[in-house]
Amino acid sequence: MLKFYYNKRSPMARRVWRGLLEKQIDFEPVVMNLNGDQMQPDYLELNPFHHVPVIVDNGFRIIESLAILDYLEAKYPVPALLPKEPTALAKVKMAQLVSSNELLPKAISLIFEDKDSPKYIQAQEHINNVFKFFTATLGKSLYFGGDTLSLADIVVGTDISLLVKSGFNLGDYPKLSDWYERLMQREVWQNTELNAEEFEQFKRVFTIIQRKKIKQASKL
Ligand SMILES: N[C@@H](CCC(=O)N[C@@H](CS)C(=O)NCC(=O)O)C(=O)O
Repeated sequence: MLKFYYNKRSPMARRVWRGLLEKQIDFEPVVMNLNGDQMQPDYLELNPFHHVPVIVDNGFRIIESLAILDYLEAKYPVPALLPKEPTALAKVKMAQLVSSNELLPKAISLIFEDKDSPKYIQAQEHINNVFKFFTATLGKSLYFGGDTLSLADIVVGTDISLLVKSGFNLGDYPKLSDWYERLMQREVWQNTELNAEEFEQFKRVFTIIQRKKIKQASKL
């Protein structure tokens, strides 16, 4: 059976977890505590960058959440989470990549930086641009790829939920706000969303891992 190495608090792992559940794929969960277990030699063989998520399917190991989602789509095509029509597919891929490359790094600044700091203010401006882009990409559709759920909704929804949990109000973006509510009504999302305490744990663990990375980099 497919093995899924994850931690519920990790947004990258939650992307894949939601993909597995939405596609109703059977899997064996392997919970990583990220308290050093990700640095053990056995795990480093699976992922030399000591990250979750990882999946191992019939002995084939895959890292990187977006690559895993694409693999799951190709291997388990029903229900389809990628549209075939070229413009719809392009919208899905753009939204996934904008979320990963433009939204997520700035979301981290918004969650962790002081509200008056230049980094926070710059992040807020950038995120407003991202939200305008998402609104335009959604257009009149219910989801990013059309009227059914896609991989973009899984990725963007999981990333945006970090901001919503930390108090960001989507009220200035009504289409995005309606889309987010639609997602959060799904059973899979209700079963996988972090509660307030788990979100605080995520912030604590994230801070510890970042400090370790800075310490290691300063030794180089
Ligand atoms: N680009 C990777 C990033 C994965 C990642 O950053 N995972 C974090 C949790 S969200 C992690 O495992 N951190 C543990 C560590 O760095 O030691 C992906 O999309 O899968």
